[in-house]
Amino acid sequence: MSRASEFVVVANRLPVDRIVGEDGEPSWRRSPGGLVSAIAPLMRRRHGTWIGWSGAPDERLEPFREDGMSLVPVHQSAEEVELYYEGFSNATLWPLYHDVIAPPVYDRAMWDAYVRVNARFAEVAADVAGKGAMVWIQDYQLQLVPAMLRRLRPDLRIGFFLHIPFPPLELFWQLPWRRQILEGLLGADLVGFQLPGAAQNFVRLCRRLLDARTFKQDVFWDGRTVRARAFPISVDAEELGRLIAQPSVRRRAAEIREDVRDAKLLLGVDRLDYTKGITQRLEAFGELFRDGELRPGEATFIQIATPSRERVEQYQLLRDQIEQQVGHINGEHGEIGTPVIHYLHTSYDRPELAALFLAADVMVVTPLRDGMNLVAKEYVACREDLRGALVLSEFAGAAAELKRAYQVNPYDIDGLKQSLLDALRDHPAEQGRRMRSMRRRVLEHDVDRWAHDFLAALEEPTPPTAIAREAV
Ligand code: GDG
Repeated sequence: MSRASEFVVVANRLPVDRIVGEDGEPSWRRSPGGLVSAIAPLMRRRHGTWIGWSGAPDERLEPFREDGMSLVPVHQSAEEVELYYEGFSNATLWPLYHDVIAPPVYDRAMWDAYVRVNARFAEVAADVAGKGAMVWIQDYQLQLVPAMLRRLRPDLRIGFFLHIPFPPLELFWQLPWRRQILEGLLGADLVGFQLPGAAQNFVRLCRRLLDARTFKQDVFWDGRTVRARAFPISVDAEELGRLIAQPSVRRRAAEIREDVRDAKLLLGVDRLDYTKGITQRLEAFGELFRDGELRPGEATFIQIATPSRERVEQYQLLRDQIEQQVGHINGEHGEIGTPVIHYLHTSYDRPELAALFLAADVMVVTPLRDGMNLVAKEYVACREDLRGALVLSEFAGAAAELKRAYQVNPYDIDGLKQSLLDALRDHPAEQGRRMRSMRRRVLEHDVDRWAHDFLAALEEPTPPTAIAREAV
């Protein structure tokens, strides 16, 4: 591989999924998911290289081009997928960083695989990046890569962005490999988080755990200044604007409304994940029928739960739990031809999602903890008509920006019920005012601005004043 790329993105997954067409021919299609929606447009514009795993264990692929991007696959064995990806990433780090909603697994074989796979990503990045190139490493699966890559290529400008929350000291302290993770991140020049609070957690941990000197949000480490900053991610508002302008999408939205026979439509769109608060929102909705606040046919809930991490035990348990809950609520409150909840365990294309956003009277986003939550912002970006209402958890990163949403504590079922009713019943003029204010924020702070802000900060030379303070 030649050292040619001036801009390199390193992420666990490549931004494409393999699909098999009707003719039986395999091809690639852009993947769904927060990270890809965010970075794909930028990659095409900067002619960058994306390093990541293809999604198939034990597969060795040559670099290829797709969707306007150069893609460099990194191999993972079936055992590594189990230990590094399903294991350390999704059974250890994911629950630990999301407030230990599920108990994290601490397993030494998983950790060893995490180190091994991170080292492989670092080696490929070191091979691909041109001299002095910018390398942008993504997310919790690759927290050791910044330091590993710096050892191999001290000439690079290295940025890291964490898409999920960064926990407070009291939780992070549990991690048997806490020191290694912090040192791994400190290999970057710039460590980006969704919220300022996460950056503060990180800096505080560096001080307490590593005895590093810090000043505001800078950490002085190994003779360098590492900056920790917040860059709240956002959505591709332009792409969504184009989608909702398509007549086919509008027709589909009208069809969905007809299908629910003009009942008020509440919508949830999430990966099937225990952080998303799906059971809490369904419980609240079901109780509104029990209490007589809603009648079947008056309101209906469409819950799309995109399959996710299906081999991790907690996810299998959650799926069973939700299916049982939906069955119970429909059994108690539904009528023939009028279920109160439509539960769809599948994935849809973007036009279908846009049509659902257009059709929904109330978008219900109630994570127990979420780095940002792009679905909330996508809904707002689609509601050019200033109709519709957003019920949003206080524990989603997006709550810091979408202040005019109907904000809720998802653990408070009574509060959640009241917010659903308020969102359903408020005067359209009030809903319009709220939506206008939220749209201003999302349209001005879209994904281009997020990426631009991060990369501009990464390009900035480390301020000499910060280095001077090191001597203080
Ligand atoms: C992580 C953080 C952070 C969902 N179902 C389908 C589909 N989606 C798309 C949504 C949205 C994305 O996937 C999900 O993004 P979220 O932000 O809601 O959640 P995570 O996947 O947990 O993402 C999160 C994000 O990274 C970015 O930094 O905001 O906090 O947890 O874009 O629309 N897309 C398609 N079909 C589906 O069925 N095409």
